[in-house]
Amino acid sequence: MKIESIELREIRMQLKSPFETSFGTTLNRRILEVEIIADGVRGWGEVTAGETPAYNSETTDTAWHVISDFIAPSLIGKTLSKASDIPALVSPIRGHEMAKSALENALWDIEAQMKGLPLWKLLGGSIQEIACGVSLGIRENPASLVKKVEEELRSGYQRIKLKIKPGKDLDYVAAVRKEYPNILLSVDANSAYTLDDATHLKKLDDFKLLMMEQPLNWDDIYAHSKLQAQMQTAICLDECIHNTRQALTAIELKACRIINIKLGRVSGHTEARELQDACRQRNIPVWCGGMLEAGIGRAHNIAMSTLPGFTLPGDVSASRRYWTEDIIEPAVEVSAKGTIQVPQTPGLGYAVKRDLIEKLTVRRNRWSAQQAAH
Ligand code: OSB
Ligand code: MG
Repeated sequence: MKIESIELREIRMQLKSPFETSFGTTLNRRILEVEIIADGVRGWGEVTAGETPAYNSETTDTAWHVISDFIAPSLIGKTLSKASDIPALVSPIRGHEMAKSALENALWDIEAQMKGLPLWKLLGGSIQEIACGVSLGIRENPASLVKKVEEELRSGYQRIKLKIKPGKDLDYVAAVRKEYPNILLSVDANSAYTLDDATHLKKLDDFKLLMMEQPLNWDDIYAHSKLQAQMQTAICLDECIHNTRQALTAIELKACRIINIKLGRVSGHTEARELQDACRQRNIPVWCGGMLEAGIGRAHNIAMSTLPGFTLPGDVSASRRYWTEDIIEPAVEVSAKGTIQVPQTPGLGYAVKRDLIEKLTVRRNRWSAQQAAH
């Protein structure tokens, strides 16, 4: 595959409603989309970074910088034998996993189309029906959260995850658990607590949660091992895990019993596939995390979720929960039993709405092999 052109663009999209986590509230998204042409075939990838460096260190603008000044110039005109050649090519660039992921994933889309395979099949996926959960933002009071949970359960979602932070935790979880004693329920703190809060966090053991996601520092695997040793509730790491090595460290230290894999956070499909396999061999369940993706990112998440290690419902939910109009068609739909049927057409399996993307674009950068050769 010869990389003939790379187009990077920023699109603006407004969420249907604000999403509040322990680190802040998001309404207006600034999303980067990457379109690559290799051997005449077009593929798409999405940067899943947030607008601020509050979840991890990447942002829309750091990804713009790193793709524009380093990744795209280093890849344009290159000939690869497969998409999984990308990690070695971008390894001189430290970190910036979400920036790297968008380009690697676009090449996976291209390779799948060239081989006439749905992307999930090329990755080695086997699950044909993805189990879906939802992630619910922090709300003004427990009663309104219970109402939201009811709505999502009525739509069929199989697992409910509640965002929590200090002062908005036990009351909220207790209210939902009281109303729904048997649902799969988990919480996500996005690094809002410290080990000094261990006594407080241990109270969550009363609620029979499926897991507690990333309670402590975003970069501290060791602290999570100290907390896990004191709690019954399984800890799931999100922010801490950028690659398979870190996952193996966390497993060895017993810092978690479950891992959330986000495709962008682990730099793309090649690393995600290796990570889920390493977890599967060690009986650590994994699931697909979400980053409020537009359709291209969502479609890549669906393909990844077909891999055999993904044994728990993910945060991959319907397009309509986020957007009035998504940038792919058909939009991602979730069945009444809370599943997504994987697409069967080659590549991503969803058509990209170029005209809509064009309308949403606020800036672009383009590289072509001809220009690079001059
Ligand atoms: O920690 O999983 C997280 C959104 C933005 C940043 C971090 C997280 C999230 C979510 C939303 O939980 C998941 C989604 O619905 O896309
Ligand atoms: Mg999380």
